Amino acid sequence: KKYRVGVVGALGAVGTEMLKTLEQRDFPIEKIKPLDIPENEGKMIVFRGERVSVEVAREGAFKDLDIALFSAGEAASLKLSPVAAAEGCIVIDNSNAFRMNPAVPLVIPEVNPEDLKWHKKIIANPNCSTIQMLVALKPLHDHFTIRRIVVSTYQAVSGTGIPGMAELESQVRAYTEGKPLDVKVYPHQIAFNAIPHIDVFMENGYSREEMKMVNETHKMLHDDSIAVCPTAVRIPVVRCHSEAINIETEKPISVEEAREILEKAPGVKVMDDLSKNLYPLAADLAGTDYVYVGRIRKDISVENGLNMWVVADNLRKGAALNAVQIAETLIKMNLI
Ligand code: 11C
Repeated sequence: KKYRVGVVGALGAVGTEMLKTLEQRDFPIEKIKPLDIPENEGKMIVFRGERVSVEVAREGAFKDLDIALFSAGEAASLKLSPVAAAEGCIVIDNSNAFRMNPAVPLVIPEVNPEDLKWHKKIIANPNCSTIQMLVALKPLHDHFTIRRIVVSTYQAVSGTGIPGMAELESQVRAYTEGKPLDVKVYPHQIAFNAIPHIDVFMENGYSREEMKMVNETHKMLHDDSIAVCPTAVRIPVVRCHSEAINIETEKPISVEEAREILEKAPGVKVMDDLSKNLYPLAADLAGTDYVYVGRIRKDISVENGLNMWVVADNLRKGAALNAVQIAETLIKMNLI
């Protein structure tokens, strides 16, 4: 069977990657429909060698679709996802709009595919920093039972879409030319800087990005008692988020066992050889589909603890790829 697939936000950073991912993975497509804001109506994309015209994402646009992948921001999702679902289309939504809605499954196929069984047409795609953390941690959780996670992120500017990438580039150029930097997208200069501020700050002093990592972890691992302590930082990298992750486990955990488990884990590649200075690097991994784990070492400050360095492409596994894998899993599980 082939499916009629829409991509909402088709011209954005994630939307573009969604179209590319559908193409590369040979997703069974009868028809592709790129949707975007009215200003982009009529612009052309190329899909599998054919030019396709962008249409406006609005009521009525979903009637001839089976699946819609949304990545057009929270406001558009809140407005149009229920419309699309009512028009008979399954929505896989990449925004924050429905992630913590108890009636909406939040899914990483390697972590909690069984939650797809109770979908009611809208499925939420998690935040990129949570996705790569849990793909690496779920297999360890299954064996050793994680009690606490302390994580610091080093996040790429493409998390803020095309404007974030453009701002870094323009600031680097201005800096090297000795000109004043234009600061618009982030609260401070991002070139040659590290900003401990992603998304808005909440009342508890954490940023919303940090609280997404706490809340989404609890929802997908079905356990609110796991302690999660995040610090999210934006750094001047274009693509791939990196994370320094520390876990404390209930059962004793060794580096050897953890490495063996991670080497067999779905979606994970271990890249860890200190004799060759080998560990995952954002600069090498743009455009890749795995979650890469390196610097696996014992936490020497507690009894049962482990540290690791985890890198993944935030636009691929952190967004577009995970959304496409949700669609593939729905097909495999006969849920569409
Ligand atoms: C960032 N994680 O890197 C964000 C981007 O909730 O889907 C994705 C925001 C979201 O800035």
